Amino acid sequence: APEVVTCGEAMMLLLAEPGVPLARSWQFRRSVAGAESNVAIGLARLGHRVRFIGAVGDDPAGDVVLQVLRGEGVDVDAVRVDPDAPTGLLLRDCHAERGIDVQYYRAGSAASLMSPDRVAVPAGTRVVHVTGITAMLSDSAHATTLRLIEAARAAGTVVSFDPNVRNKLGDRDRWRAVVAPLLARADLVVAGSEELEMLTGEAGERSVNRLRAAGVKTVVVKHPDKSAVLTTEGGSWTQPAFAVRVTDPVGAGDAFAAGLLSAILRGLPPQRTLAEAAAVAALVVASASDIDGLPTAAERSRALSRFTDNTE
Ligand code: KDG
Repeated sequence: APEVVTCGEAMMLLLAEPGVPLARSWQFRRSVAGAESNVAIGLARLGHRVRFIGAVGDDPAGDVVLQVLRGEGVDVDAVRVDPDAPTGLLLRDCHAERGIDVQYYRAGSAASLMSPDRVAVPAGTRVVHVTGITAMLSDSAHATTLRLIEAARAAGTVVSFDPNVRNKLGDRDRWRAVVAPLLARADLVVAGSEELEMLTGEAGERSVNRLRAAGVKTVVVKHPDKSAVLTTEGGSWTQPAFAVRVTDPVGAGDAFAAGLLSAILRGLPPQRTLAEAAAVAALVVASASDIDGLPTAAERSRALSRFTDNTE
């Protein structure tokens, strides 16, 4: 059985040359993007057994997605190949300093048409990780996310949730209507402080207290200064970000989630859990694509000792 099941839209990513705006880039690097598949790849690289649920079209972009996921050792048996809809595509540029231009070509994609009927949580699965992105893609993708959460809860599997607010996928009211109710269905929420404020209507510690009162056992908040705070029954722990040169911040949140879940699966204490999450995130922002910088377990250990030596 997998240790972790994730579900979402994995897309082919075409990434412009570093520093060059989309309309002026001649060359595009091909990769794979999608918040949940990024987490799946991150966990697989760290040595965990992961299943990814989703859908791609019967087209070259779908082949790319499947090849990359398979190559990373992610179980794609539950990925549907839809003969009638295309694979989602994402075009973006890469800048360390100014805003990143992200273009989605995913309306009507195979993944947006995913339906709840294939959703299952194999016995023994320890964590189900989902994000708000999938819930925002379409009614059926929302229903799929809900079904997966409910199946996990019924099986006693930990539900991990990252809202992953993307303004291009809907306005504030829609995010609140669709995604806010999902937060309270999770055991673990990992989110940016601004996302939590937008979704709960409460700022700072009050948003955390609100979620904990609703039954979320562990809340991990990522702050604008890149520090993270984990709050759970036993108390609160804080971790500053490790200082690295940022090449491309996209994918940092997914890397953080993968690092966090890996530490939780291994039963590590809260401070070490946060440190591992921060280390995995730091390694990803140093490289351009969402996934190239994701470390193996050995790379994570080396990075952690390097980072902690530097800060002491
Ligand atoms: O977290 C990185 C994602 O934003 C990226 O891979 C694409 O899933 C994606 C999205 O919807 O923005």
